[in-house]
This record gives sequence, structure tokens and C-alpha cells, in this order.
Amino acid sequence: MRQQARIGRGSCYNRAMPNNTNKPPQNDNALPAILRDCEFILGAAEVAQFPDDKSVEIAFAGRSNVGKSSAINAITQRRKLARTSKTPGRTQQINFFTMGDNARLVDLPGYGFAQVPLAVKEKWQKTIHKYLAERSNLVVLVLLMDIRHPLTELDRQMAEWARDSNLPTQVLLTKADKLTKGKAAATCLSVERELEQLGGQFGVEPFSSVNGLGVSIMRAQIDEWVSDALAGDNG
Ligand SMILES: Nc1nc2c(ncn2[C@@H]2O[C@H](COP(=O)(O)OP(=O)(O)OP(=O)(O)O)[C@@H](O)[C@H]2O)c(=O)[nH]1
Ligand SMILES: [Mg+2]
Repeated sequence: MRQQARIGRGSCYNRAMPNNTNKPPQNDNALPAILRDCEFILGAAEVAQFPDDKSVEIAFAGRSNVGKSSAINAITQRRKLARTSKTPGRTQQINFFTMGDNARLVDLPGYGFAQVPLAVKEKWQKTIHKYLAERSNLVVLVLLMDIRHPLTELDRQMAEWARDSNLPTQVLLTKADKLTKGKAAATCLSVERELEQLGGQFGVEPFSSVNGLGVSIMRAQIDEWVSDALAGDNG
């Protein structure tokens, strides 16, 4: 059964926005141990290729080009752990990365990218759906949305699905460096209010892999989700 991670404490709704100058600490000591030395495990195009489900997993999902792979790199303080690209549709498999010995980060292919051939897209979608629906070791979904146009129809479907699946979900509003601090804070609040209407377990944070906004918060969150899930497993 899925562990219930604690989500949404200290989100933008009840905490002052950090300054946009709030760069991620470059000091390695600031990285929780679990986020040091992450390694690529494999890329899976179908369910049969998934690694075993004995490790706790945190998956990054969202529209194509929203910044999933960049967020994973920023959080792990690595340049090229996950492959990024200006061209949407870069991540074409479900990529698994180690986080210590008992946990993994998972980079999902983006949804909503029209240029990918339909047959390919359907295959990914089926695999992504199976991953999200059936992965019993998935403890938190990190759902990324572009802060300039959040909660698109597909984002909404994803959020509703997460609520119906009782899956704790951390929304990251990406590319926050593209907005003023005030506009970013306002968007964050309105997204949070809309998600409150949905019910479910949602936290919302502004995020930028360019200026580091939200990066240290996410590091601390991931550390906590993993320790809680592993403690739950043992207890
Ligand atoms: N300004 C800005 N650009 C960003 C940010 N995050 C990502 N980008 C850019 O957005 C583009 C897509 O980033 P990726 O991390 O590859 O996006 P993705 O969601 O993994 O994309 P797919 O794998 O295609 O689904 C790249 O050109 C990045 O440099 C951000 O926080 N701020
Ligand atoms: Mg990607």
C-alpha cells in the first residue's frame, strides 16, 4: 500500500515568498545525503523494463518542456544527470535514478506534446499511465506546471487523477524566474486555491532551476518524504 507522505506544509499559501535572489546553496553540505551521488539506473519504454518495486519512488510529471529534467538536475545539484532540451519531447522513456540505496527519482516523459507521432505517444501514455496507476512504491508525485500558464486541461486531469488515487502531490510552478516576484506569488496562491477546491493532498511551490527558487525547499521535502516512507516500511 502507498505510504501517505506529508504534503503541503509551509507552502506558498501560508509562508512568505522567498526572495528571488535566494540562490541554492552551492555548498555540497547543503545537499541532504540522499541527494548526493544520484545515478542513472535505466530508461524504461515499457512496464517489463521497470526496476523492482522495493525502493521508494518520487516521480516528476508534467507537460512536455515544463522543466522536469531541469528540476531533477537542480535538486540533485548536477548538470547532466537528467537530459534536458529546448525541444519538447526530449525525455522519451521513464528514467530512473538512484537516491541512496533505498529510494529513486523518476523522470517521466512529458504529456501534451503534439509533434510526437500518435503511435509513439499512445505507447508512452500507456506506460506512464501504468506507472502512475500501478506503482505501489510511488510515495509522492511531483507535478510540474509552467507558472505562466498553470492548470491546463491536461494538468487538471492529472491533478484530479492524483486526488482520486489518493497520491500526495507536490505541485511545482516552474520557470518562476520569468515572472516578477509579485506575479509569481499571486499565481501560486490562485493555483493553491483551485487545488483546494479539488480536495486531495496538494502542496504548491514556485520553482526555478535557473535562479534556484524552491530548490532547497524541495531538497528538504524529498529528504523528509523518503525518510518517512522508509520509517513507515520498517515500522
Ligand atoms: N527560464 C527557465 N527555463 C527553464 C527552467 N527549467 C527548464 N527550463 C528550460 O525549459 C526547456 C525544457 O526543459 P527540460 O528540463 O528539458 O523540460 P522537460 O519537462 O524535462 O521536457 P520533456 O522531457 O521534453 O518533457 C529547456 O530549454 C530548459 O533550459 C526554469 O526554471 N526557468
Ligand atoms: Mg525531460
